[in-house]
Amino acid sequence: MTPHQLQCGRFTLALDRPLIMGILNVTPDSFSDGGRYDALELAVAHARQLVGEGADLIDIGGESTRPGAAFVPVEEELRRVVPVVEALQSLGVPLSVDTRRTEVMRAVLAAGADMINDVAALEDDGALALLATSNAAVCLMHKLGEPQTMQADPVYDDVVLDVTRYLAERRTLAIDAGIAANRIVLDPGFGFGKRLAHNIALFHALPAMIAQLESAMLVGVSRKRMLGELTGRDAAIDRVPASVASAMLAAQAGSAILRVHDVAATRDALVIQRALQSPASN
Ligand code: HH2
Repeated sequence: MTPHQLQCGRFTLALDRPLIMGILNVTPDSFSDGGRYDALELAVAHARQLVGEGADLIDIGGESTRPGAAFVPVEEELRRVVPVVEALQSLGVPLSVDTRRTEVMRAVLAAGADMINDVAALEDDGALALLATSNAAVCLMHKLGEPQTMQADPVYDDVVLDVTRYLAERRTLAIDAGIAANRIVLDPGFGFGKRLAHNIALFHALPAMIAQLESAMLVGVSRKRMLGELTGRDAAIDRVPASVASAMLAAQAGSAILRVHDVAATRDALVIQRALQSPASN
């Protein structure tokens, strides 16, 4: 059975409705809003705005992992994210940090982060052991390859089986390391070494994966290329309606957390879904 609550650092989050994770990029090169929030003041203002719009958590990222993204030295990632975590301590919602590096995890946990969102599923040396000593939530995501090259030629035997098996293995390793099941969130990693057909197969499989993996599932499709491929919209900013539609479908499929750029629009869609969806269709 999937957990009813998520232990998330200072917070215990009820999972009785899909939660909205608002994306706060503090990178100069993130694909959709890169460069706009790199100054601390702007980051704080944007985080407040996201919470005002209905964000249940904030995900702070200092390293873009978009296909082809440039390498960021660890000192630079620390310089970008640690001051933001410190400055947002009184925001009132959990602060997640999107990082793959144990060194960054250690620093942001010390600075008060409530969750580590890792696109490398705590594969960096020492990451599992570090998280075991904390009370933070973790998001373990699947990716195939490295962001620089992952879209070159992703190949799977069976994408749903491969991703499900990987997430189950990482979850077991995390639990064995001492991270309680009610702190673990899993994520199929849409767009991370996946062609459109892979992404679609994984999206279709969400209810089955959630049932099988017995963990809260996070879905991040906001403004992604797969939506551009389906709609013909090249610019990320033109993919907002497609993002909202897919967030609603992810919610309907049983996802616990929706990682989105467009918090207000997503929130409204979820409110309408909850109010107007016939109970018979659930
Ligand atoms: N996608 C991105 C980054 N982090 N984390 C999780 N758990 N799931 C995702 O799907 C996911 C993620 C996308 O990469 P980035 O280039 O950083 O873009 P943005 O943060 O604007 O979405």
